[in-house]
Amino acid sequence: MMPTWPAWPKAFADLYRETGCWRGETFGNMLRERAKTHGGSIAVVAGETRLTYAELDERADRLAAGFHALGIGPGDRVVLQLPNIAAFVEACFALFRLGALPVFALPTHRSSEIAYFCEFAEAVAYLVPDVHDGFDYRGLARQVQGKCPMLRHIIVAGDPGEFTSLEGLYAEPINMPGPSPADVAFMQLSGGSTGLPKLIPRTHDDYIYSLRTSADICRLDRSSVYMAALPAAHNFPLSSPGILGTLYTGGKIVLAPRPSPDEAFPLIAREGVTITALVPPLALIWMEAAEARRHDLSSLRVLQVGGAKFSPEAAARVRSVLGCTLQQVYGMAEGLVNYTRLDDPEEVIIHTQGRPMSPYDEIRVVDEEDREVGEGETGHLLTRGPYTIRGYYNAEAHNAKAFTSDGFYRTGDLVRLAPNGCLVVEGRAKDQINRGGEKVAAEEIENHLLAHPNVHDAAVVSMPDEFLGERTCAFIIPRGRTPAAGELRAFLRERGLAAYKLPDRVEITDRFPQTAVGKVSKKALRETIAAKLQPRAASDA
Ligand code: AMP
Ligand code: DBH
Repeated sequence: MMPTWPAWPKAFADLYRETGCWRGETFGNMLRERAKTHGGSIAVVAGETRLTYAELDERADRLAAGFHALGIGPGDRVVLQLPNIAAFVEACFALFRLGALPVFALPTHRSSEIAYFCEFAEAVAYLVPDVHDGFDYRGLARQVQGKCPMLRHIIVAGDPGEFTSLEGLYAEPINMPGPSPADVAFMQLSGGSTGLPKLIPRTHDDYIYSLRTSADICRLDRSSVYMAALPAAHNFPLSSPGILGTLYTGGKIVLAPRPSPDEAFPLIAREGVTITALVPPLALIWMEAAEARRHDLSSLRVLQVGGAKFSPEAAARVRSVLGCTLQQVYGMAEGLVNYTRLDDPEEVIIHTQGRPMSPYDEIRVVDEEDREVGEGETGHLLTRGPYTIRGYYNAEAHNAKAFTSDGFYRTGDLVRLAPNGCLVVEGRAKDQINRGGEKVAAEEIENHLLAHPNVHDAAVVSMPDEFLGERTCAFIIPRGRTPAAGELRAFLRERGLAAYKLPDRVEITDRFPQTAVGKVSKKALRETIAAKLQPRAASDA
């Protein structure tokens, strides 16, 4: 079967072109132009590596030639699992120029996730580092190779072992036609709420529009220094305005290997970082570290926080503790991104998750029957616009549920529209746990738990957590012997699941509460575990 990615209907595509949202740019040409106008400026700093725009441009060309020599061509999918190293940026632009599509995996993904991405996307290649954070990705690649015989190439940045060396691929640049602006440039991962993650196809046109607009809102220019502290492949540090938005404006990107203050603070001081992005738990850690120690963070003008709800109490402390403006960012890899504006009143910055970045973003807040709720009431957020997808990759049946018949994406978030036009995230309707910005689809974990011989049934829900906002709790009805929590976690790890998806807590029960129609009541389970945690929280205090 031919892969499908629902495009925008012609009338919308025409509108987005006529209004100048989509300007017919591609990533490959964007880098070429920056290299022409300011080739001598530093584009990328990563570890000891410093690349100018001219060098990045040339290395992308040489790597594209190397990929081409391996037989990787337009439309081919390549699962890319690289940490925050220069090779990430080079590989992205090399693939963009070829018209091959990176599928952005996260460094924490393991064989279960990676094998699924490779198979589902019918990837021809898988790109990994040798060792990162003490983990040997070549071992993971061996497991993936065993599960995915169609994978033609495993390419390693660093010591390749028995695989193909990324460094060895750089070759004499060749002429290639390159993709069209309306083509899909890459695939992002959805946080997911169903059994298996979905792939999000993003085009050059739509993504470049989103990062150009983001860069504008964040007032980026050639003097801006953006630090990627979150994993580069995630949509937030990649595009809001992130790595690509900074390169669009000709600024400098600094890739931090890890987001800890120990590593990030010295980099901020050394490179004069002006803007960076964090998830809420990291923002808390940074504030604590900044209060305790003296690092020169005076270059930092904007701290973006998003991915999960940032508490107003913490938000209120950012300016005094870190000496910069807080920007709340509420976005999704499917498209829509909301920002508080840099000159918004403090009240708005602290208490809202911002407003859509584009005047062409359409927002609806609706009830269970898709009817608009009253002014200021909480409802389901639906959205449509020039950079929000119209459907996931190869997921026709799911798309029929995840999008309305007129093309609005059902975000699964419960929001309220404040009188000033800003959104406040009030909760979530989708069956997902947001573990401090890391999204866990309950059904995916339940399916893995059900494979354990001593699990009769499983229901995974969120439980409140002061630090991460939420953690995961797995309710288990045992079969025969009662499995221990550690045993279940080991079982899931053994099955190749990313560590952030392992249940933080396991509760044994003999039955699940039910809703009126006889479904498992996750609401009741959430209440059960929250009530159980409460006395402990009180005695801890
Ligand atoms: P993903 O599907 O992984 O791209 O994650 C997008 C989801 O993260 C959104 O639909 C929200 O549920 C959540 N999210 C992102 N940013 C925020 C934020 N600032 N506040 C609350 N939730 C957020
Ligand atoms: O959580 C997200 O996916 C997210 C958060 C902030 C995002 O995709 C984004 C900004 O672009």
